[in-house]
Amino acid sequence: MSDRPTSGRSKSWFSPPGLALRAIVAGIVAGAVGIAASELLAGMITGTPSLVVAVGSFIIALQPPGAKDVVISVFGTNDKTAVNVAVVLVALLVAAVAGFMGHRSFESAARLLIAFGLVAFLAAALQPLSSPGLAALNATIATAAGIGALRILLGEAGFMAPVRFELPTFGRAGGGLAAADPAGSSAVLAPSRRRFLVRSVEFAVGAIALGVLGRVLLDRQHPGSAPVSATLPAASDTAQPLTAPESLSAPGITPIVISNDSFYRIDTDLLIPQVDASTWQLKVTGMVDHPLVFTYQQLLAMPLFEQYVTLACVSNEVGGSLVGNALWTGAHLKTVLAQAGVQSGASQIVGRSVDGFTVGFPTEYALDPAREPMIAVGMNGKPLPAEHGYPARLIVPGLFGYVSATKWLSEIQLTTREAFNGYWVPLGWAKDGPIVTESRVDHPTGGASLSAGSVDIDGVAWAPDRGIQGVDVRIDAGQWQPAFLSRAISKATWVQWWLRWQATPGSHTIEVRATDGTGATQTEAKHAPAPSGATGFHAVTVSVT
Ligand SMILES: Nc1nc2c(c(=O)[nH]1)N[C@H]1C(S)=C(S)[C@@H](COP(=O)(O)O)O[C@H]1N2
Ligand SMILES: [Mo]
Repeated sequence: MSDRPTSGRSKSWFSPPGLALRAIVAGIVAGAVGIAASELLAGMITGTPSLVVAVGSFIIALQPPGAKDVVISVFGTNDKTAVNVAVVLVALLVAAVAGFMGHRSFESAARLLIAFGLVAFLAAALQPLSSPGLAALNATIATAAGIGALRILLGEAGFMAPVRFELPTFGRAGGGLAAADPAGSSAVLAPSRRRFLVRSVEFAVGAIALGVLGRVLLDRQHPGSAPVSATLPAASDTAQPLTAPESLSAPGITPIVISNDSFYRIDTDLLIPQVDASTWQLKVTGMVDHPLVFTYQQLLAMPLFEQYVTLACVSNEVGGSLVGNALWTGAHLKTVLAQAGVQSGASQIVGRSVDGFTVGFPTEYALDPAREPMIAVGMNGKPLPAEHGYPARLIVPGLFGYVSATKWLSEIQLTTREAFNGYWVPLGWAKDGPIVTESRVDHPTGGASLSAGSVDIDGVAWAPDRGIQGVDVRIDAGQWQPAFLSRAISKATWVQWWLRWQATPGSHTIEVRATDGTGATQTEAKHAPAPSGATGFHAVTVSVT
């Protein structure tokens, strides 16, 4: 290190720790340049995978069995941002290591970045919807951009000969900056703290701006809505319009039908899959006498029916919002299965998605005359929004989404129960996923301050497709009081419940419990969502003055 320029003011900067820091900064900035190049390319050229998304999806797919809580938190919409951020941070960490290595050997730094680029390429190429060619193009350009930036910055940092784009024909190869450098280096090609900092800031700001631009363009390629051209044919078998007793109005009560925009969204995708309905196909395969293939038009030409079904997520916490009720339009799954001719012994129906996601549920459950599983193409009278599975998804009344409600459905495969496990089963979730009986207090909300006197307590309760028989409410662990219920649309849907309470001053805890159509009351025993759905009573505490 003795050949490094030193001076009083830059002592720490040129001390070994200072040099290492400079190299690490160079690495991080170079990493940002590489990531930005990848995001920009993905945003500008449709079909080019974002390497950040690819690595994130790969990590989601790799969730080791037992990492249930991590998996649950990865589910939520906000946590998708967290996955992106985590991938970027890990990439920057690798780049920091590369930078540190570069302060001794640029070759080894470049090799590390190439290795990382290769990992990102493999992750991208493994994505079900990706084009390996575009994945390779993106990984190559991103890696080259990162290595190029690192080379320039290491040059500015004085570890290597600086890269000069303006050739020294004007006799000022070092540029004016070097001469004016407060660090006081006199050699023309000497490292300059200021030039290094200026270049680093330029690269970092440019990378952030272009990376964000790339991501904005990328998100625009993946809207949550259905394509504008999509239309939903009228169903031949329509649901009865809702009547007043089926849809109560009370302060803060959850509407009986959740709009498409407000409906919860859960899937493993960091970007909403965009399916071209004109080339999309739905295959019926496996243990059937006649394998079938439907185009979107053929599916729409089937007799369509409407039904309200409440869909719930196994990850929903007690009192959580990962549940909703909608009017679904679709073809009868039973009709499609009858056309295909299900062979005896085909004990499981597997749903496969264009995104690689899979579910599995018993054939017997789907064929039970008590329920109408469907291949849904419409949601609340509109074509399925892209984020809810356009062009088609499965809806199986009574089952949690993770074992049934395949969005962006591409294949229905008949097999045995033993032969296959759906996506979440090896990750520690139950193979059977009947929706657990649950009830929720929506009004008043926990922590609310109320005035003494008459207070409306209300919420929803669901047990698809056993139906809800009764809902009880208790205050401060007192006597259970039966609540008033909305008239159930069907056993497959939730009900609203309501009770008027004479609130007295003090802090009070409101609890709710539901009894399903079989007469079974939900258990008070608290259980986390994994592996079969959360249990326990929802309780909210309010203060009354
Ligand atoms: N292709 C695909 N379909 C999927 C999932 C997924 O990750 N990928 N998640 C399932 C889960 S866990 C649930 S709860 C429901 C949620 O459907 P929604 O997003 O329309 O509310 O979709 C199911 N279908
Ligand atoms: Mo779910």
